[in-house]
Amino acid sequence: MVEVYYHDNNDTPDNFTDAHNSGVPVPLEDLATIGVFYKNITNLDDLNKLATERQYRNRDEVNLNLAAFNNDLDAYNRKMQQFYKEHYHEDEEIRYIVDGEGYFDVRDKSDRWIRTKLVANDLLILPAGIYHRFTLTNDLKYVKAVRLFKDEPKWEAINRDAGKLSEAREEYVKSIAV
Ligand code: KMT
Ligand code: NI
Repeated sequence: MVEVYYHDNNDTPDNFTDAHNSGVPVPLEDLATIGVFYKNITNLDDLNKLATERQYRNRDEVNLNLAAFNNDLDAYNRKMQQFYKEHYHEDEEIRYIVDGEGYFDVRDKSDRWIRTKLVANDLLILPAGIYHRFTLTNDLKYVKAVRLFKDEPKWEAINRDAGKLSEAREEYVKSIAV
């Protein structure tokens, strides 16, 4: 079952897969106010139903651990750095954890990091335009996830430090304004 809390912001390039739990929990209702939705889905039928309801027509599976890079530590580390770099996508994205575990960090309205720890059967819907990042847990360093797309997989990650805004980002900012 998912765990959600404020990140302690004490991460460095060497320890970002640690839990970084500040001790301050975040209720799922707070996630909903920034357009992030959590569901526990225990079987493929329910996943398929959700995909149909929300008109997701495509999916793929991602296996992430050192073995997936043929034990090439440099290649693995490059991918880990890439996923941990703050970015957004121009489409809503669903992540469903099949096995292993991982952290999705999302920005709250005050730009603070909220960390979600997802394990098997956890599903997270991230709206288009939300700044986020991903990493594996130190304990397992492994995740197997299904990624769901509305149409063609649209994978461009728009990094925050690139400073590129877009309609998706602007719409998102409007959607969470109070
Ligand atoms: C993302 O959007 O950053 C990702 O999809 C990370 C990998 S999914 C387990
Ligand atoms: Ni992403």
